[in-house]
Amino acid sequence: MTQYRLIGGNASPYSQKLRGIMRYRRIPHIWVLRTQALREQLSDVQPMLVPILEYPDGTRRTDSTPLALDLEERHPEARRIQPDTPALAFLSHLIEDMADEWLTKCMFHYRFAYPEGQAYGPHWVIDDQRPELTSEAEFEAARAAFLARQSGRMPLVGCTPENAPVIEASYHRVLRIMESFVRRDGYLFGSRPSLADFGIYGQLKTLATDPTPMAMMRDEAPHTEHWLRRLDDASGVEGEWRSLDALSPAVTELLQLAGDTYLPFLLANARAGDAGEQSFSLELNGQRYAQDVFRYQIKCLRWLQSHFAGLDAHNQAAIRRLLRETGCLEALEAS
Ligand SMILES: N[C@@H](CCC(=O)N[C@@H](CS)C(=O)NCC(=O)O)C(=O)O
Repeated sequence: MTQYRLIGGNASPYSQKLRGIMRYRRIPHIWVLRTQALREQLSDVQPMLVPILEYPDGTRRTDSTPLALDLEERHPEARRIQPDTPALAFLSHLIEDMADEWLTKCMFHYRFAYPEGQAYGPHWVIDDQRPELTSEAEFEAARAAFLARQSGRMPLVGCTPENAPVIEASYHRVLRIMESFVRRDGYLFGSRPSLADFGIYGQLKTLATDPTPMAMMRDEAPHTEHWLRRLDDASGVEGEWRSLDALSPAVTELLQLAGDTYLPFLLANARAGDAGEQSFSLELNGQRYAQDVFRYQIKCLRWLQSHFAGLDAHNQAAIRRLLRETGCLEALEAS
């Protein structure tokens, strides 16, 4: 039988996210580690990111969020990860987007800013990507080259020493929020995992392995580490969605993070991009944050805005107050 092939990396949060989704959804697939050689063979798939999903008909696509949503359409029968209530599906998308675009700064920061991370992360990546390197000297040269390439990208994604306090504060805050609900079969929108859970899972799974954030997680949020291990293969989980009037406090707290940090960042990025500026800076919870405009994240904001605007009046009304009180509404309705 022809089936999906998921081509990705063990150190890549988005690969882990999509694999977690496919396992939970019981969508048969083959997992393939992307090597350097495979990267060259697959260079027609643009942008050259992982994961790549190869469909049973041979089509190949990247970008984990549209891929996860496409799998919802193609396999609508059961075990969907978007809650049935459209208002909840929107909140799940918003939290997932924050995990993908903001929490990933924590992954990048801890992996490439700390000496232990610089030693560990690139070693992990090269071990997986370069099976042909058998001599230690070649391996070390490849590791150093990868570290240099990724370190050079740090300012592009806002992982600078000046932004470190904002980024680290977000990591500790997410750990605190997660630790409040992640007991057996506890997920953000019920006793079954949502797109939001998988977005957070992908980022935290790699943070649970890189040395500095791993030690922090074990110290501050030990239940969360075990939750991540369970979500790695949740094919046996059978659960229910909560209703909108029984929303978990953790959802509200994550929306507060979106409202005071992630959405103001997205909006400042989009406004600077629209004005033709190169970079932007803003104050987040009393701390300065500065970065170059990131084009993809302008699309993320527009996408969230059109998802919210596309909700029917009943669903919009059901979460409008929550979005206002958590500080999310302004950016969602901004032009
Ligand atoms: N928005 C994309 C982002 C994917 C992404 O940034 N992947 C990173 C690794 S986590 C990547 O492929 N970097 C370049 C490389 O590894 O060659 C998604 O959701 O899949």
